[in-house]
Amino acid sequence: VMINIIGLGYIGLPTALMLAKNGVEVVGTDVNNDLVNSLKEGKLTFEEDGLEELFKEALSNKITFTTDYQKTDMYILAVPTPFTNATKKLDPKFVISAVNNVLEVCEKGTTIIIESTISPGSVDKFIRPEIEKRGFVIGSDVHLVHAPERITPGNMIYELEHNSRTIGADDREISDKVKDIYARFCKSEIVLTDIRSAEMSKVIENTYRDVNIAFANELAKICRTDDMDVHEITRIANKHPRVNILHPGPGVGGHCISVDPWFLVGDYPDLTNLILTARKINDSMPRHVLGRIRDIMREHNIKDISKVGLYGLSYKENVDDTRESPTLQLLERMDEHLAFGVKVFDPHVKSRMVDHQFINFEDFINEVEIVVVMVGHDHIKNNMDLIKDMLVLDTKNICSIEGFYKL
Ligand code: SAJ
Repeated sequence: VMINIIGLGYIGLPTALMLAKNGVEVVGTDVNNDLVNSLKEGKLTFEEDGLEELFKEALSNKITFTTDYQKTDMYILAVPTPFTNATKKLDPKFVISAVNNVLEVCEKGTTIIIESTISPGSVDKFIRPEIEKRGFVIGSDVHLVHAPERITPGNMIYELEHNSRTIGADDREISDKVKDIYARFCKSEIVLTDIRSAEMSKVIENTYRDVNIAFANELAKICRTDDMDVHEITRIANKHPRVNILHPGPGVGGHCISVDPWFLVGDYPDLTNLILTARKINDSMPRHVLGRIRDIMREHNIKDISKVGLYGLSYKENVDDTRESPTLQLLERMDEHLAFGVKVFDPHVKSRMVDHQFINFEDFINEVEIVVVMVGHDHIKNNMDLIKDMLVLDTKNICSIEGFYKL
């Protein structure tokens, strides 16, 4: 079988390489010509532990990269599903255009596997009508599958092989066929279900996490009010066999946890009080961090906001993805408060994204008096000695240095 993977981003590329490594003939397709050329030259387009190694293993098998769609009987769509903040809705335009492009070239009876996260009901609402209005019969001319990914950036390769996988399909014969494909690299349970359940289970996984992070964040605010140590208190509470409180932080970033809950709020507005409140709590954390920065400035009589440096621009540790990052949210809040000039550094973010962004760590810390640790990169854990004598607000609780400020 030859599989054409459409979309070579954070999900499509590791999936394409993993399939090729396991003997599947793969054609990787992306609309971005530069990205395709970079892959053709053997250059990866983002950093991820183990991806270089996987790339080499894949290249020793049959894998090619192109901007064209291929004629075959199986496609995996891993294209972006952008989320418009205004409507809190998912825009399925890239999935729809990919499906249309597949229908131009595919063989009769082809299987289209959608891996992109799509809001519950999207296949019924957007994809099926698009296919049927072109005269294709779903279930014979073309088969639909939704196989959402669960891999987490920073640990993708391991999780591709060890996370359970969900295959949502209309009929058993197709889900068995697709299960065999994923079983080539997935060593964990592969669960077969219908498409709508696959859409819904994916979204509630991330929503579950957002609600639980919000609980930890609310505890941080409560403890702050009475100068208690939320980390010590939750460490103790987590000794309970059925308690597992997550970590408070400076906000919830990323293109997943901060987005997927809105699909449920949007579709079930009268039933999602808890989910909506959790989103609001998490989105309030950058403002909480700003309050803590002001506490420290007041305490040390520092008037100049440009003496504050934010360490970390990505949305979480050891990744270069800055989508919805808490630091970007915090910078927006600061602009609202006319607090310009704050400095930024992230060892993983090479391109200049914001004003006053430093590329060199030492230059960065020499220019500031307060370092706000917004992301728990290994880099800062390995460079603690360079900041140990500074004023530090450790929002991720990764530094165990006496006197460092916490959330
Ligand atoms: N965060 C906290 N406190 C915590 C855990 C996370 O503040 O205790 C923050 C992180 O700093 C980050 C954000 O939440 O800003 C999201 O990070 P994350 O570690 O929760 O996960 P993601 O967004 O990298 O990946 C999630 C994962 N989903 C779940 O853990 C249920 C991953 O398995 C999914 O594949 C991914 O979303 C996705 O693509 O949907």
